Order: sequence, then structure tokens, then C-alpha cells
Amino acid sequence: MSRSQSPKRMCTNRSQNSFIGLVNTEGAEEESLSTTEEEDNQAICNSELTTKDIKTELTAKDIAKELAKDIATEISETKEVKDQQESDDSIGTEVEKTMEYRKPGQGKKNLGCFFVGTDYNTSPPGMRGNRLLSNSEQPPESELPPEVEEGNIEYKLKLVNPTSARLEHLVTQMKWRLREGQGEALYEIGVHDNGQMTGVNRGDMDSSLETLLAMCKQCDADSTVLKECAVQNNTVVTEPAEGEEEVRYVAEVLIRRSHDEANKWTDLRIAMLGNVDAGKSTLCGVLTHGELDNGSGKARLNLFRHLHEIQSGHTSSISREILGFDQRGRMFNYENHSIESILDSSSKIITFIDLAGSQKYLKTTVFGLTGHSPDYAALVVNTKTGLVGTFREHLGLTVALRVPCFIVLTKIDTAPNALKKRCVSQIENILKSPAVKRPAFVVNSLADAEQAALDVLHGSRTPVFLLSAVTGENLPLLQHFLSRMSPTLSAGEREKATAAPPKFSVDGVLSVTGPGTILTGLVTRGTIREDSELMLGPFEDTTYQRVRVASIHCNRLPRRVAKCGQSVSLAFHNLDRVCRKGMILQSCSYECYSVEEFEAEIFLLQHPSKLRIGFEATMFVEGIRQKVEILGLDKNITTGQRAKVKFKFVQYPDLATVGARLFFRNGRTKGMGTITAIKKIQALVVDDELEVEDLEI
Ligand SMILES: Nc1nc2c(ncn2[C@@H]2O[C@H](COP(=O)(O)OP(=O)(O)OP(=O)(O)O)[C@@H](O)[C@H]2O)c(=O)[nH]1
Ligand SMILES: [Mg+2]
Repeated sequence: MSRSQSPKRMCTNRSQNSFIGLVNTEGAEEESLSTTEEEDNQAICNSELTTKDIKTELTAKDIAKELAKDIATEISETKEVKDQQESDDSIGTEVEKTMEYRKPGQGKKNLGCFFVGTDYNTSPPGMRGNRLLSNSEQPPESELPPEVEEGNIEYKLKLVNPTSARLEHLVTQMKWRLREGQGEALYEIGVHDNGQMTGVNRGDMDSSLETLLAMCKQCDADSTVLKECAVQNNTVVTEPAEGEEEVRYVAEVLIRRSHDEANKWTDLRIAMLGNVDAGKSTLCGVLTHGELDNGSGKARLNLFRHLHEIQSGHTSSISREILGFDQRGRMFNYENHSIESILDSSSKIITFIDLAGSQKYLKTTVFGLTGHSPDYAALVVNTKTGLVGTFREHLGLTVALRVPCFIVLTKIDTAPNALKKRCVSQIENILKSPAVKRPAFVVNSLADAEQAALDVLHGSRTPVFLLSAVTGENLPLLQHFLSRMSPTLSAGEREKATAAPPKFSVDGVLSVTGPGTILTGLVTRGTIREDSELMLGPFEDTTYQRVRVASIHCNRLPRRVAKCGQSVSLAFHNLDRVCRKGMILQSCSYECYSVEEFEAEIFLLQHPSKLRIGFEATMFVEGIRQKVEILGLDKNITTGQRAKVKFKFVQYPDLATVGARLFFRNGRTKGMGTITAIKKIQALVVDDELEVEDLEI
């Protein structure tokens, strides 16, 4: 499609995309079915197969076989499930412990600690133990410890009517202090650098606070006076004595970066998929750290979370890194920027979700796709080896879950021309197959890259990049493409979602000393603020708990608000129950319920025999990953066939929504589909206690 022919850029979402499921040759997965597809569905419901149905069933079977070709060597079902459960369980624990957080001071990044409200026991080293006026009921009587250059505490005797040059200097200093405190700083007014608290008179104090406000404005920060004390004879007094020296004042002011402006960034999440050793982590590392790879695994080291990953060279957990672009398409990464300056300078933030290529970690990878709600997926292929290993399975997943994808053929520095051609032709064939129906579009120029960003959004073609993370060949094409990519939600849909009451889906649970339980996840609707009162649930006993948000961190920096579409971490004032991935946190105005049983229209991608009642599999739907059992089937089906199935969550009632896309697997068995009905267990809130009652919908 030429540029002039390209469809007008318009509101597009996954359901509108013709980015159809693997079975869409049959039309079962399309939301608006064509006449032929309706007939097809009808025939299935009536269990009467027409010639056309048989034909389409066969097509689907072939596709399923094609997609399953490379996993035929899988180890036996039982062993694999056991292995995966073990590996996933251990990974889960490790991920939960380490996700999103690294040790302060590690690398160039300023990462790490949580502040909960104004509890500074958990603050970075610069702040700890150095809290001044308001850290106890009894502030120090006459002096504070001397000011230190590092850290986020600044002493100022007074800030009265500064000249513009002086104000500029003060603003620079405040930005530095804020950076030191990861977005928070303390100003002690009326205090000398050596800590002596002489105080200032009322007029100078008011004027100093005004200057602080002006400085805050320029730093995009808010100020709060935490404590003000009276000082007489250089001593803090609770009751100023009459007739003594003039009363002077000292104050402690908390400065916090707001980062609150609406839609400051466009957030995009890209999941990295592809076979083991394809070069996913390397590509993420090169893009986000601006340093080419050496061909022996140097660039991927920035992405690894665990020692065993460094030792084995394989990703086993989900890690995230960010890359920023400003409105002019200039790129901001860790090469020359701190995380804060990337966020300051960028208008678009791309978060790469690096996933594991190994079959052993497939559960974690599928969860990365379902629970982390990526906007796009990048399927990375080693040009030299072509479409081997888990590639087809990962492509199948993006199609099944309707995640628009693009292809990156890496390592072209090591592949002779013949192999490059072979790989491109393999890709072209699989992308134009009826299962995918998104022809390849090889990107050769910046203009192509621009067009490719539109094509992937509309779902008309699949962009294909050929590049090397070692020589950097064609890397600018991919960077240009990334700078032009748009969110899959249209502006209207986004506005609607932003205006709705808040909802947050939990994709990770951390336990941190001090703040306690931290929930990470995506704000799917509305805006969450500090101190927001929300309902968290369902817990395993189907109850919901009312919780109050203590602090919000986004991209490892403190925030006051988190808006729809942002991935954030939340700490709470009153959360001491065991939480799990897949829970939701929502406004009290939403219904609180859990789901015990649900119905879905499924398509069986692969199964060794007939699918029967009683079969168990791991279900991935939205943020949920739980074992389900088949309670009912409208007919017994085999590979490449569809059925209406009734499922039951095996461990505990969980969440499911009508219309949600699902994927299930057990060993070699794989299937996908859409939820069509749910049986709810309603949870009523009575103060903080909940009453549970059964309601059938
Ligand atoms: N020569 C060359 N080597 C590359 C290129 N990209 C990656 N590599 C190397 O390929 C190896 C595997 O790269 P990774 O990034 O770990 O692969 P991965 O896809 O993340 O693998 P898993 O995490 O196991 O799924 C590393 O040794 C990289 O240095 C490239 O463009 N050229
Ligand atoms: Mg990797």
C-alpha cells in the first residue's frame, strides 16, 4: 500500500482491527461476523456440519498444525506442566521480590525506594536519620546537624526577594535536591548551613515561603509546610516568653515533584517476543541504553534481574525498560540521561516488556502478554536460524490475544544474503497465511518506517525490520518507527476511560520493608490519587477490602496521581492481607464480585485427542492465571474445532469479564477464545466487613 493510499488515521482498537484470531478463517473470533461467518457459527451451534464448515474446519486444522509444528518435540505433558509450575513458581517469587526495583545507586539510574506518606524511615540514604524539625514530637532545641552536600535536604536562612539570577540559581539547586530525593526534597528555612537555628522574623519567613513557591513552580513541584517552630534566643520554644527577644521562626517544607499534568506522556507498552537467543533482551538493552552490543551478550546485562539469568544468558522473568521521545522525535535513553531527565524531556514513553523465549518459561511469557496489557508486540527473529523454536507459538499468541505486532530480524551482521532472503521469505509466507492475514512490509527507509507505524496501527500490514544490534545497521529505522507509533486506543476512547471512576489491575505483588505490600499494575480506567479510597479484591475468600493509597510511583519516581494507561506501583496505609496477581483495585462505585464459573466460545488450537468434560488447563485471561476445569461442552471437539465451553476456576473464584480474550494450555493442549457469560459471586461491603452472597447472572 502506498502512502497516499493509506487509510486515514483513525480511531482504532483491537476489536476494530482486522487483526483476527488464528481461527478467523472461520470467523468465529471476529466480533462482527460476516454473513458467511454467521452461517458458519449457526451450523456449529446446531452441530450440523455443512460442506463449507468442513472446508473451514480443515483450514483451521491445517493452521493449527502449522503453528504447532515446532512444538511437536515438547516433553511429555505431565513432566512439562510440573517443570513449568516449578519454574514459574520460583520465578514468580523472584519477580515479585525484585520487579521494578533495583538497589539505590545501582548503575546510572536513580532507582528504588518508596516513601509512604511522610514516613522517611524508608527513604533513600540521603534522607534517612536526618529528618529535622518534624521527625519527632520534640524538635531539636537549638541546632540541627550541619547541612550535607549530597542528599535532598537544603538549609536556607532566608529566601527574601531574590534577584532573577539568584532565583535561577535557587531553582537549579532545588532541581538537584529533588533529583537526589527521587522527586522529594526538604527545605529547612531559618537555619544556617552549620545547622544553627537562628530563625527569621515573621515577614522574612512569609517572604521566604513565597520564594519557595515560585521556585517550586519552575521545578514543577508542590510545597507543603510540615512544621513551623518559634525560636527565641536561638532556642526552639513551645511558648514564646513575653518581654524576651523578638520571636523568630524556623520551618520545614516538603517539596515534591508533581508530575501530575494530564497526559504529559503518551505511554506505550511493547512486549518483546521470539525464540530463545533471538536477541530480544539485547535489542531492548541497545535501544534503552544507547550502546551497541558486542555479540557476546553485553547489552542484555542491563535487563537481567537475577544471577541465574546472567549466568545462563537467558531471560526467565519479566523486566521493563523505558525509552523516551520528544515531540520532534528526538530519542532519550540512559546513554546520557537519568530516568528523571528522560521523563522530563519526553512526550512519549515506550516501555519494553522483555519476555522469555524459552519454552520452559512460556507461562511467564503468556502472562506478560495477558497480564501486562501491551499495546504492541515485537517478534524478534534470529535471521541466521529463521523461524524456529517458539516463534510460531508466540506469533499465534499475538494473533489469539489480538496484540498488533511487528517483526524484527536481528543479527543480520552474521547472516549471509542467502539466509536473509530465506528468512524474509519465510516471514512473508507465514504473515500472509489465512491464520494471520497481515502481509509483511519490509522497512527499508525512514519514509517506510513512518508508513509502517500507520500500518501496524490499522492492522493492514506487519512491518518487518532487518537490523543488527552489533553494527547498528538499520537501527535508526526501528527508532524512527518507535517514535511514530501511536496508542491503540483512540483519543476518544482514552478520554472516556480517563473520565471513568478509577480501576487498576494488579500484575505484581511486592513485599517491601517499611511500606509493606506494594501492588504493581496498570491503571485501566480513571485516575488514582494519593489518599484515594478504593476497593481491593477479590481475595481468595471472595471478599474485597477497602484500602487507602499511601503513595504512587511511576517509572520509579513518586507521583501524586496515576492516570489511565499508566503502569504504576502503589503502597497502602492499611493493607496486611495476602494479595495476588490478577486482583483489581477499583472505585467504590463499581460492583464488587468474583466469578466462579464462566462460559466461553473457544477454538482448540491443539489437542492430542477429543477435548472432554473434566479436562483441566491453566487459563490466562486479563491478569488472571489460574487452573480451570471444563464443566460442560456443547460437543466434544478436537484440534481445529470450536465449541461452547463451561469452565470453573479450580482454586478459588477469580475475576473474568464478558468479552475478555482468553488463552489456555496444558502441556500440548492449547486453546483460545472469548468469554461469553459469567456466574458472579457478589461481595457486599458493610463498613470494612463484607458479606458474601451468591447471585446468578
Ligand atoms: N552478532 C550479533 N549478535 C547478537 C545480535 N543481537 C543479539 N546478539 C547476541 O545474541 C545472543 C542472545 O541474545 P539475547 O538478547 O540474550 O537473546 P534473547 O532473545 O533475549 O534470549 P532469551 O532471553 O533466552 O529468550 C547474545 O549473545 C547477543 O550478544 C546481533 O544483532 N548481532
Ligand atoms: Mg532475553
